[in-house]
Amino acid sequence: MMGNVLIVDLNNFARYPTLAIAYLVAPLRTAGFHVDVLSPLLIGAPAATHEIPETKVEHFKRHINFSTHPVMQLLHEPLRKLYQTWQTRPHQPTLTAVSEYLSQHKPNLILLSAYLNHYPAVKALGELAAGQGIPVLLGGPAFSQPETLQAWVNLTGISAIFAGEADAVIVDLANTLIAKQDLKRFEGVYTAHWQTKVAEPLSDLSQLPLPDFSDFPWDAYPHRIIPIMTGRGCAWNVCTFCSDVTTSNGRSFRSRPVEKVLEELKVQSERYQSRDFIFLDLKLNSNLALWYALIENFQRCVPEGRWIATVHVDGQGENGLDLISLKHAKTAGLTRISFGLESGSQRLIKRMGKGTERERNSQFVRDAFQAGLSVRCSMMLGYPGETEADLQATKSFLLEHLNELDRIRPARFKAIPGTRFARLYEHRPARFKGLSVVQWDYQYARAHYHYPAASSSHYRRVKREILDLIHTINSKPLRDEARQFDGLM
Ligand code: B12
Repeated sequence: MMGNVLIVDLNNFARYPTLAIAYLVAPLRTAGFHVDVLSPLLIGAPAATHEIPETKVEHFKRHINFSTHPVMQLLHEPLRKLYQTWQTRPHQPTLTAVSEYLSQHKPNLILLSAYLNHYPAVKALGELAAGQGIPVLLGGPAFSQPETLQAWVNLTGISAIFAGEADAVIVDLANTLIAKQDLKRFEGVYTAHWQTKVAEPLSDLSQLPLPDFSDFPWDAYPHRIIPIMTGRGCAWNVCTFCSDVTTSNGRSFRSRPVEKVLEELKVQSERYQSRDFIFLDLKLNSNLALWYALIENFQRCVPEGRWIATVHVDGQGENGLDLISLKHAKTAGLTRISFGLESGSQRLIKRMGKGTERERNSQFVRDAFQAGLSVRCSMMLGYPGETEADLQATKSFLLEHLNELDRIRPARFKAIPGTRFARLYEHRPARFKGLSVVQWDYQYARAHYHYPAASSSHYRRVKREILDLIHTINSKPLRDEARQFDGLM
């Protein structure tokens, strides 16, 4: 049984093609399916930036978003809900395009890949498909928690949700759905009437096909940047707040064979006529042999190529991030490096389970800068237990590295179901003194919580100073060669 499959790429946020879609298209096409991909970019959705260029307005918006003034603490949840409603509204051109497509074609199956913020869009598309009697299979990174699956499984027109990585089973799943046969033999299938269990992570990544990006509107992207992943999951896997390691693809660390990765770099660069790569690995230095192999071979595979990546700065050793290795990486084309700083307070870093030291982070930033890399970090404000003293430590970290840090992406602490934080909190809430979770929201995998300690005027003053430093850093022009990669991660 083969047939016609429509894949709707709900990712209208990206400035480069969606890797998950390319991993699903490849095996389906090889098996003989006719596959069409509807990409929002093709139908007029803007190629939005992940990180918006810094302006005074952005700075002001950040002050509002991060405000912990007692009045704002009360207003935050209603305002966030309002913003969420606006932000998650279905992208009308995408709905129209699917509707038009269905008036001209009759696919045997629709595949939807969604983040949880796509709920309203998935609902609308499910209803559209139901009207035409076309089965819909839904999947995505956040469909890995049973409670979330339960919150989604009753949507009209969604035949089933697949919980897990579908690369190896997508062909079989599609054939079975099209033939209207029983899906019960598949691990990871959730329907309104029955479910199996979340599929185990793929154990052998050496069988992954070459991602097929041929359906993407390459000319519509501001720059041609090819996404690639050398492994899935994170070798550290301990940070309390991290939900990446709870996703379908992020659970447990697995690495791909070096020669497959190098071959992919070569072939994809030729195929899509670009020498710029973004490594989407959660931590590219999870497997040191692979990290060093990339440094050694990237230029051989992609002459004059450039790449950007995220790494984990480890407290137990240099973990591939010593000055010499970073210099070699720069020579190998590494242009921008990102890491999770989260906080400048040693005490808080420890509570978060980051597995690193403040001083190690400091040394890394200095070395990466000296090696000529554009250094970017993510950061968190409002982690449970954070005090004014912790914020002072963060402030002094930023001041120490004002010149070396190129971009900072701050986030409010998010309590996410399924994370280590959620487990620890449920087990013993007193461990997170001062924090109370009001409600877990499984549909969007988040929580509404109170953390009144963050409303003291001293705490807020230092937080404002930190936001000002972030504004100063983010307003800097980027190092020349890194500009192509601004706003991508
Ligand atoms: C790369 C990335 C991005 C890139 C996307 C680039 C691109 N074009 O692909 C950028 C930077 C643009 C981005 C943006 C955002 N992202 Co993002 N991103 C990621 C990241 C790091 C990797 C995703 C990836 O490529 N994985 C590799 C592929 C192979 O795995 P996969 O997507 O899970 O797909 C597999 C399975 O899920 C399954 N599957 C997927 N789809 C389907 C469909 C069907 C039918 C089936 C059967 C199976 C199936 O099979 C696939 C192959 O194995 C993840 C973290 C993570 N661990 O997943 C976060 C993550 C997906 N992002 C997330 C978020 C929240 C966002 C943003 C909203 C952040 C923000 N506030 O700006 C935006 C919004 C994007 C949007 N669509 O509107 C969340 C999603 C959580 C959620 N609640 O759904 C994640 C999980 C991070 C996190 N822990 O919070 N992101």
